[in-house]
Amino acid sequence: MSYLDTLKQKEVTVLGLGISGLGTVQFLLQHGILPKVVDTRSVPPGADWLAHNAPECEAVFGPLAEGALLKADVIVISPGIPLYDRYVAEAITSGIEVIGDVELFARLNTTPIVAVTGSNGKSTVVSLAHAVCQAAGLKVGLGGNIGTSVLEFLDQDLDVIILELSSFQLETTRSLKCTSSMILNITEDHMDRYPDFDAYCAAKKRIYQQTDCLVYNIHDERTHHTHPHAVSVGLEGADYCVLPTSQGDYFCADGQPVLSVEHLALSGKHNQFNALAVMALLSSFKIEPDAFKAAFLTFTGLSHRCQLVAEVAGVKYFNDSKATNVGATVTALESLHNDAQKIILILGGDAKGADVTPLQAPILAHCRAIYCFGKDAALFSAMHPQSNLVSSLKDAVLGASQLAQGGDIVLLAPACASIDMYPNYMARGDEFCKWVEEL
Ligand code: UMA
Ligand code: ADP
Repeated sequence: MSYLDTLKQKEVTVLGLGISGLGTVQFLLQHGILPKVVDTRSVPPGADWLAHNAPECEAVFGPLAEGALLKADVIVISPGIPLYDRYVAEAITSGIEVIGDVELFARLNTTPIVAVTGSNGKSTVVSLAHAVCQAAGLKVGLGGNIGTSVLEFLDQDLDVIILELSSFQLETTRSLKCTSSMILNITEDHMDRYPDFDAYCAAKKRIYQQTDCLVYNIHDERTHHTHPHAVSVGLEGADYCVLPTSQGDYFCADGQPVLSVEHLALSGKHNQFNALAVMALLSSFKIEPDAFKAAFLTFTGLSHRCQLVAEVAGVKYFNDSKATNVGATVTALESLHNDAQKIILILGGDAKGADVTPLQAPILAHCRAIYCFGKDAALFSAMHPQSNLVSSLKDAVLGASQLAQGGDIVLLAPACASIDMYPNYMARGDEFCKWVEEL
């Protein structure tokens, strides 16, 4: 009996009706399973779809009543809800199985998987890997934390599926078999969800549970793990690294030059690392160097990641709104600065309980001034002698533009989530671009 047949005989509750919850409901309905849908929001994102397309589904929206989840046999939980949530914990204690949509997918999937997690660079790496697979003529799917439900791939004929997985998704995943998987790096993030940093690292390490090839960052010990087929990535001294040749720097595999670094359109050392990660992750697929070259040349990066917005009066404005944690902002400062240029950094928002002190040294070393805004602005405001507390992004952009000298960089890299002031990081980045365009 297939797992789907087993599920047909069970009471399935989908908890959370966002992107992953809606994807789960749609998949279950397509396969003849009628789930109950629960969401603590009074109007969750998928409410409209459900009302119009599946009114036969029992839906309970709004604050949970006592015992609301206890009638289920299986709960498919959204990644945004922690397992320690009171009602979820109660369900687990009473023996109800709680899984995520990725776990449900993993139990049914037969297509090769390449999976990527990490604190920073996930979306860039999976998107570049997707572009390489396309250039190689493979039928490839791309999904997960990047914004689509993974379950949609189960009904598609694909050669490979590239998954971006968050620590939230990995918490509830145990059956995922990967051809290759990687933790890119681990720095503090989501400390408002985890009891400590070790718990966050442990969630990420679950990506290595069943992988044929384990890819790790040689310079980040927290990504290391014993495995018979472990492959290291790093700018120097790794299986996949950058080496000088008579024709300039090359991306190399096991000491052999594969492709000139000049073929990578993305800028910054962190993106050279990301390119090496893609090469290592796809090593089992025997893709020709020409396909890597074609994709590396044409992939110019995702919006809101260290993106040059405009140059006004000799000052360059960069939008790195996706720098939603301290590690990403440190990377942006280190990759954008040079001795001739000073950075005016705009940061702040919801710091998610992070230790922000790793920002102190790079801010002092590379910034002419900082502008701090949002809920946790005060955490950063003592980090530079030229520090300005402002109440809006508009004031930050205007202030920075007046202070900047020719050749400077104005950088939005907030080190924080945007949810205290914006629906998401895209809205924050778009607003930054708008104010820059009005200068
Ligand atoms: N929520 C409630 N009550 C509920 C259900 C959810 O209040 O009953 C809240 C959650 O606390 C959360 C928000 O609603 O703040 C969204 O949660 P969700 O689980 O419904 O989210 P989805 O729309 O299903 O999106 C999820 C991922 N969201 C999270 O992990 C918070 C998306 O990653 C992912 O793209 C999508 O599944 C498809 O896989 C977003 C994200 O912010 C981009 N991820 C974090 C990150 O990248 O740092 C991990
Ligand atoms: P994620 O999906 O993990 O959030 P993104 O590719 O969206 O990763 O990038 C998020 C932020 O991290 C951006 O600010 C980007 O410039 C930065 N970044 C990208 N790659 C790396 C890397 N390898 N190491 C550190 N920071 C990175």
